[in-house]
Order: sequence, then structure tokens, then C-alpha cells
Amino acid sequence: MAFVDLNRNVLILKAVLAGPPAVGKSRRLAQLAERGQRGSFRAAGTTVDFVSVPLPQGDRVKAVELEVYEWHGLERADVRGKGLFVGLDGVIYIADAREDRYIDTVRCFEHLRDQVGKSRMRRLPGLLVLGQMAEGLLRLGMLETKLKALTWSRRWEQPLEDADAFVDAVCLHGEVMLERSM
Ligand SMILES: Nc1nc2c(ncn2[C@@H]2O[C@H](COP(=O)(O)OP(=O)(O)OP(=O)(O)O)[C@@H](O)[C@H]2O)c(=O)[nH]1
Ligand SMILES: [Mg+2]
Repeated sequence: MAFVDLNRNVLILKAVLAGPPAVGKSRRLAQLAERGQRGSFRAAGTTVDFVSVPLPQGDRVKAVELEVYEWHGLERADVRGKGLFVGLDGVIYIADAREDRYIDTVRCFEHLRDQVGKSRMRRLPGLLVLGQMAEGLLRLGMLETKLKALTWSRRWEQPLEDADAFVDAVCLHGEVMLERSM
């Protein structure tokens, strides 16, 4: 559910970047921050961090920004609670290519699905990304059959070093999120 930041007259989209422990979520967020900026606000006594990336404006009247929030799943207590999922427009999920992390990849995804709600999750555009691909042999084609709670709008499988291509994929995903939220 996109909303307008009235002070700046910018349309804001919201996505979570989720995945099992140490799959590279923060590294990917840092890549997004290179083309955008980091932001934070205070809520429920805690600081909530995000990275905001501008979407290419094209012939749109209004500027659009995609805010991305890291989500750790089961492994850490999350004081943001379900508030993180309010007004969510899309999901970016990083699956782990390492065989011994397969269970973590599936469990974290199932936990996300339960937090967001199954029927809502099904309607959200999802970008499925592969992490740690140099360290493991699992590939998205194999993992995807276990990660089916939403329809993946896009799959992205490139080494961590391909920062530009990753940010491009996220921006394209933002366009899908924008279309669906209209
Ligand atoms: N070789 C390799 N290392 C990676 C890759 N992605 C992340 N790493 C490394 O794995 C470690 C964890 O990366 P983070 O970005 O902190 O992972 P995270 O998912 O944010 O971890 P948590 O927030 O602790 O759950 C770091 O040392 C990264 O440099 C990858 O694709 N290949
Ligand atoms: Mg992290």
C-alpha cells in the first residue's frame, strides 16, 4: 500500500529484505544504499533503519522511492514486531545456496509467510535472490519449489560482486510493486 510523503511529495513503496542468517542481507542492503540513502525513524521506543532507493522517474508525475527493511526471521527478537509488515508492498527474499543452510532458508521463509499472513503474502510481488552462490551448489530452480507462498515476479541469481545488476533488479521489482499498488 504505497503512501505519499506529503512534505516531499514523494510516493513511498515499502519492501522487506528477508533471508536466513548470514546469507548476505546487510551486504545487499549496502549495495542498495550506494544508489540511494540510509534512513531511520523512532517507533515503539526503538530505531527502525531502512535503505531508500529512488526509482527511475520516466514520465511519471510523482517521484517514487522504495524503502527496504532488513528482516532476520526467527533468529533474533524483533522489537518492530508485525508493525514492520503494515503497508507492505513487496518482498525480497535471499535464499542460501549452501546445502547445510537449506533448512534455514525454508524455515525463515515459512516464518515470514506466517508473519505476513498467507493470503496477503500470495498477493505480494516477490523477488527471489540467491545468496552465497560461490559457497554452495543449491540454485533457485531447486529451492523455489519449497518457497511457494507467493508468486515470484522475478528471480535473480548472480554473484555478490554484481552490485549494479542487483540494484537494477530491485528497481525493476519496485516498478512491479508500484503497478500492483495502484
Ligand atoms: N563468499 C560470499 N560471502 C558472502 C556472500 N554474501 C554475504 N557474504 C558474507 O557473509 C557474511 C554475512 O553477510 P551479511 O550481509 O552480514 O549477512 P546477513 O544476512 O545480513 O546476516 P544477519 O543480519 O546476521 O542475519 C559477511 O561476512 C559477508 O561478507 C556471498 O554471496 N558470498
Ligand atoms: Mg544483517
